[in-house]
Amino acid sequence: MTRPGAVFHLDVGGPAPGSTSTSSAAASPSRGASSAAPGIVAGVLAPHPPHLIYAENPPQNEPRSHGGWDVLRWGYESLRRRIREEYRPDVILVHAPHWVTAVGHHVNCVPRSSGVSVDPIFPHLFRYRFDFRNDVELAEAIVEEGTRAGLTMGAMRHPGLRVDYATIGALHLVNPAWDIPVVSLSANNNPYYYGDAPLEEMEALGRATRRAIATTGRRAVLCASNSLSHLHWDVEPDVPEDMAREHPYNDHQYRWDMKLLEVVRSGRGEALRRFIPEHIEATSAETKSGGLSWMLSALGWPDVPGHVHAYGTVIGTGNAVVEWDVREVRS
Ligand code: 2X7
Ligand code: FE2
Repeated sequence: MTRPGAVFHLDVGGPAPGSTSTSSAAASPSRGASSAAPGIVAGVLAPHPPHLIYAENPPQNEPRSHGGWDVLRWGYESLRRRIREEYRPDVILVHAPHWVTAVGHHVNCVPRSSGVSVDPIFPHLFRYRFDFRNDVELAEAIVEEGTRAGLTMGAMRHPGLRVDYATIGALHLVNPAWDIPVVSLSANNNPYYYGDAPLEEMEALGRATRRAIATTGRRAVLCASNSLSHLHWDVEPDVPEDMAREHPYNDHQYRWDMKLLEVVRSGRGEALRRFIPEHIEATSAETKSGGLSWMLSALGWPDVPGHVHAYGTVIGTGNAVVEWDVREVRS
């Protein structure tokens, strides 16, 4: 399954792999190069279906395809340009629903993560060789701030962790060059064990994340790695990228996704905060694992319209690529 010579590591000029920096400038390689103001500059909804990466045929992924899901991928292309040209962050943070931790919210505190990420449901689509740098100082600050806020937190220090496909998928899709350090957080409120996701706790984690970013002086983009409506097919076409078979699971799921995106586009932060649980209840949305609430709470539930780069379905699930530019409203 592995291909020789297919490990990708880009030297982003930060601390040597294996070292733990104590200075924020050293831990944040691109900061020195940018005179841009620190703080959270943007939040994004960055769904991770492995199909999108399979369809793109990047060199890191072993399976080959002949495309598919083009509109969602074009949406990601325009988001990537915004991140590179407008936001120029020191760090990209991601909360992923498939890194499930039963006790506490875990943060990856390993200086460098590398290995092969395999989707357990779609191993024929996603076998991705990853090699990236984590911003350990910020990761540790989140653990500290979360603990101070009364949350159960864990600093994940096992270098052999096979990073899940929702973390890798979102990070690849927003920044396929992997040249910006990362902070990745687990999903503690396991939606597959508990009926109702405790979103208040995710909001507390969001506020703790915001404080940690302020203390460490980072310029950050936050990603909620989530699909929207989440009912899906259980039979795959012979050719997975056969787009004649791709459409919303049903009209109910589609309409509720559109209702959510209307609220997103209206720029009413508090209305969105109240609507997310309703949307989860109606569509079994993947946002029940809390990533979207974490991210928007870190942004302060801003009265800023979310810019929808794209919406499309993957095996019937709803997926939207959305950007919130909060440079004007952040404190
Ligand atoms: O994890 C996923 C997902 N969230 C949506 C669609 C297809 C596969 O995997
Ligand atoms: Fe998922």
